[in-house]
Amino acid sequence: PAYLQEVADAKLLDDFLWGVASAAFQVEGAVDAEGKGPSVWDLLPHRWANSIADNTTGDITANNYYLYKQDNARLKALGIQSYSFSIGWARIFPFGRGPVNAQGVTHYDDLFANLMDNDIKAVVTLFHWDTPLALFNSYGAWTSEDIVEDYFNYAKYVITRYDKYVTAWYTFNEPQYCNWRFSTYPYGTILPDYNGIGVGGGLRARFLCGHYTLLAHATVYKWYKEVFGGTKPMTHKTSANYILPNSSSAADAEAVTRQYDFDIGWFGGMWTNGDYPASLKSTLGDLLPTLTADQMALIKGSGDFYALDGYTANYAAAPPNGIAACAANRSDPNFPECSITSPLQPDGFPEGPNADAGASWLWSTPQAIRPFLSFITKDYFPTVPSIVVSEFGFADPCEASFNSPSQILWDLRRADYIQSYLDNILAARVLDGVNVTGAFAWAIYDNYEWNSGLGTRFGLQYNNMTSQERYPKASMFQFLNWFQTHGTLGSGAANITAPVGKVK
Ligand code: GBH
Repeated sequence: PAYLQEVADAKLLDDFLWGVASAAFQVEGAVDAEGKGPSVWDLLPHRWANSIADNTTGDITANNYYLYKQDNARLKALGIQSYSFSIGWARIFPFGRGPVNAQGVTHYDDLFANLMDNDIKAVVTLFHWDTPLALFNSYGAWTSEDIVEDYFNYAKYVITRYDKYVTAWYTFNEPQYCNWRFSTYPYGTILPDYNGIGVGGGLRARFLCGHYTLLAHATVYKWYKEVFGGTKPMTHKTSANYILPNSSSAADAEAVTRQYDFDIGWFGGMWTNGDYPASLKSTLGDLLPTLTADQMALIKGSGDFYALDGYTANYAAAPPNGIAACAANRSDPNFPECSITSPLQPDGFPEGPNADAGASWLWSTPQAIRPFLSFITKDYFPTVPSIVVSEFGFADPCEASFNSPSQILWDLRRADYIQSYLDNILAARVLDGVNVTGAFAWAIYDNYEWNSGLGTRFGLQYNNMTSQERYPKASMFQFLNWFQTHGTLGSGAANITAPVGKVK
């Protein structure tokens, strides 16, 4: 059809920001090197039996702390324009606060300088889940308001030192997972009951840590713009997926709306009056901390663009006992969302029999990003000026059982996902008028996939975790080919076939 031809012929904006992404804990390794303090994620695989699917640790993972120069050389040679990565808080402040670790700072000095030497833009996340362990022992980390000031001090240090190298800042990765990815939940059974919220913390911990995370974000944003005088765009990254109602019933439509309020609305006060969504307030009651007028004013406007980590799509259904009954009962299994989500498989998409073997939450539904970009920027938050897909990616089910490059490099499902996803981003811009200004594929290469360990691979490059050799997969070439067609490759693209195995 003509509209497909229109997309096929279209170009991205000249300044479209694109590249590959990682996070400190998932790629750096060097877990206790050069003065780094422990983080919650260093501890977890060692101290909580069976918390990691394959019982691996992140102690070494892709060893990027030592191999960053060859990794950057490889990015340049592939023609990748930008690299989105995070800074390890406990490398800079080993105790989360207090003395600065000079060796950790030197490492990031060198990393930034090397990225600039390679003409790769740095897109930086200040915090991607690796909370300094000392902040638990001090005050229970994210369930205490003390974390706001410590995060602020850390952020000020990093921003002051590195702002000149950075193209865009993210304060937080996916704040809605604060209670189990960066706070009390994983430690419920092995760390004490901090702040009287009960072991593991439950819902109280979830909305307390969300509260302090949101305030920490807004505090840094305000300082960056008004005191530091920062000019780079700053926001936080939101994890959310497109949702369709499970049926045409009014109840399922309401389940969709409620799910969006929790996924998008909870941390979206920067696009509204700063407050939490009404559905959260009425459902959660005193489980949700109250925002004061001053805090709402701080949160309102605390973002320059919307950053979406959007991987897949879901259906939502109302619970069997109805939304009202669920919302009125804190022990209901579906409380507080009172929406039951399940993965969406679009009709006719060549996904095969079922969901991805390595990540049960993730189905290949790249078509969903097109309506989702419109939904967020036109329907849910009409005040959003522009949107970047800060992460998208796919764990190819075939890869879990392979461990040789000759098999694993043919990641055709991921390649198909990447191509279709990018086509749909472009369609959102060209056909729907969405101001989508960037896209980052997760991940730079295979790495430590949190509770799934080293066995679940999201990389556009294969990484052999023993030899630490990297190889671009078919999906990487698909990704680069797409940008060659619709955008501009980075300056080093001439050597596109060179970076196989070890780059000296
Ligand atoms: C991203 O989150 C993360 O930012 C990144 O670090 C990660 O490597 C990447 O996804 C790939 O997973 O365990 O079944 O209960 C995406 C949002 C939120 C998706 C947590 C998986 C866990 C589902 N993620 N969710 S499950």
